[in-house]
Amino acid sequence: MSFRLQRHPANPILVPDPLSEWECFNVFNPSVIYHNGLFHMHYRAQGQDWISRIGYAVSSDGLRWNRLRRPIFEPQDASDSRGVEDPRVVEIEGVFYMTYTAYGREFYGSGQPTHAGGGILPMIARSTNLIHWERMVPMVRGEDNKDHVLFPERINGRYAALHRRRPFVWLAYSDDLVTWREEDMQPIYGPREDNWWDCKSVGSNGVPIKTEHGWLLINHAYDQNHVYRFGTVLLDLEDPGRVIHRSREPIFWPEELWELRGDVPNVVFSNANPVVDGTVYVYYGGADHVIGLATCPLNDLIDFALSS
Ligand code: BMA
Repeated sequence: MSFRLQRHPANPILVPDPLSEWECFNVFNPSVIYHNGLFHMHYRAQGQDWISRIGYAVSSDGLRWNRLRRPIFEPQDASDSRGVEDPRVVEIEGVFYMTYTAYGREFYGSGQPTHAGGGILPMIARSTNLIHWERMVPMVRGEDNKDHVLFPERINGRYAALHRRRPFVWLAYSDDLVTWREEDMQPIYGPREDNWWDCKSVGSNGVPIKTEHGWLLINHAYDQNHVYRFGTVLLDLEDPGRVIHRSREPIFWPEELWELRGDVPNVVFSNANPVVDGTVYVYYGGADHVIGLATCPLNDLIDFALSS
């Protein structure tokens, strides 16, 4: 069975603002949460100093956005001085949490720095109004770990998250979102064999979607040519460490000029798949430069995820 997400004709739906110092070069990899009848976007932006900051925009239709003129979340110290990246926002029990990658000039670990003399941390922040964010803690330190996303509710009484510890996507549990113990983490799936579209690297996209058939994930992967694509993974509702089904075919890949060419070529990268009135809204960065939207009916995506 083959299946595609449908690009919205209004794409790209958000582009850099040439008049703004902090978002004049790239806006990409947004989170979008639907709350109180509005779409709230938190997006990664880069401007003249090339440091990633998080901008905020709001919309009533998910297409036309009103953006705040200043970033709502910025680097604070050596742990994130090179940027705050790739937000994923979820509401759990009335509090908003943002998982994001902190990229700093310092490396907090015992081995070698992971990124150009510095390192990254899979961070969590919290907010009660989606605008003011308070940093919490990283899930782990001292390793190349990102693409972390929280499940929207506790599972068997505990908070749960997915994270990417190469080469696998891992599941992790925590009682309080602060303490993440090694013994509460397990790998769940990794890249497939050579020549598959997901043979080199895999990671999670937006917040897992709860369905009667399991936790529905849209995931991303790249191959030997570094082309990013999306697929689906279905995890057991009670035990999300158990993969029920994984799509053989991808559902989305770069085709438009602004996905094939930009700051980084051949990239579609999504941190958001909110479901509104039975439609899945997949927001994504195109070539690390602009923001696009692709949609599909939730029921069709479930059928595909169960059978492909
Ligand atoms: C990943 C992340 C994303 C980015 C992608 C493609 O590792 O850093 O932010 O979109 O690479 O460049």
